[in-house]
Amino acid sequence: MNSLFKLTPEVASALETGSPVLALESTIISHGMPYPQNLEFAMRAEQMVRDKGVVPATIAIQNGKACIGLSEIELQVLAQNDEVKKVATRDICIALAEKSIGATTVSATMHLAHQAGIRVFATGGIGGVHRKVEKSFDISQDLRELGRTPMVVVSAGCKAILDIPHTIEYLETEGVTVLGYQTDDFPAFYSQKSSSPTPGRIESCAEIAELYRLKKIINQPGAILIANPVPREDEIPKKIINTYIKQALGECRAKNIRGKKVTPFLLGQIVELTGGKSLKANIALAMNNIKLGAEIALAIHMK
Ligand code: PSU
Ligand code: MN
Repeated sequence: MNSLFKLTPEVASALETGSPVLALESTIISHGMPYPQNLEFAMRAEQMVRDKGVVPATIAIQNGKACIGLSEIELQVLAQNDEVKKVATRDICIALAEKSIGATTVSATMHLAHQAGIRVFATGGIGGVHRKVEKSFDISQDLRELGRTPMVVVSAGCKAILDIPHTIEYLETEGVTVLGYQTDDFPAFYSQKSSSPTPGRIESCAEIAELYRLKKIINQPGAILIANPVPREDEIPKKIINTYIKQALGECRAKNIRGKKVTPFLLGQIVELTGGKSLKANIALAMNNIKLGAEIALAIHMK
């Protein structure tokens, strides 16, 4: 590994011995959730992964290094410091050069995790095609990274604040292998169903591990995206969340918020409008994805 990477001893030894490792992103901590719930979530997520016998590698940028695995103090900084930058793939080199503290999005986390030799990554929801794309042309880099980086990525579909049918179409254009986990309906982040069908469906971690093995042998680029619905007891019904989403989108337009600020703004507004209910759902679905991610990492390890 080149000197721009800094691995924790736990991650370094797991990668050396070929033990299962699960990558986790840090933008969800710094820009996706408020403090202190974000820190509690990050610590609880790492612990759950360890309890399953998998090494967690939360990824971020600090002091000119791509950090693969973070200490508790580093997690605290990401959770509390307002100066933390949101770093997508195109911003990685800038954050390294500036030696700024950068929280990695899905795209940047995938890029760095793959470079480090990690095969599985779990997050809350991927970025995608924004609503009213014909006006904004706002399409997340996450979709392009998913199209070129061969990892297994677990997410609860894509955020309901996005245009889900267009996001599914764009995933096809990028050649991403998209599979609903035990569902035919593409999940809508806060709710189990979006009413858009998933391009494919899969039932077990063993089958995911087999697909990953085959994809690797034929050297097919791009990710296997596992769309894992939020647990039923934690979901917010589509009708209810949609009214809040519309309100948040209206506010976003009125304030003329654009670019990389859009997603964090909308998530924050929805937390406020739902009186914290969306945060609870967000944490539950992310934990559920991380659990599945750890199980997939173990299944790939068994192959
Ligand atoms: N999912 C969440 N919270 C988040 C994000 C996803 O529950 O904060 C972040 C991810 O890091 C994702 C990013 O990669 O939002 C997408 O941002 P954009 O739409 O600017 O590409
Ligand atoms: Mn964008």
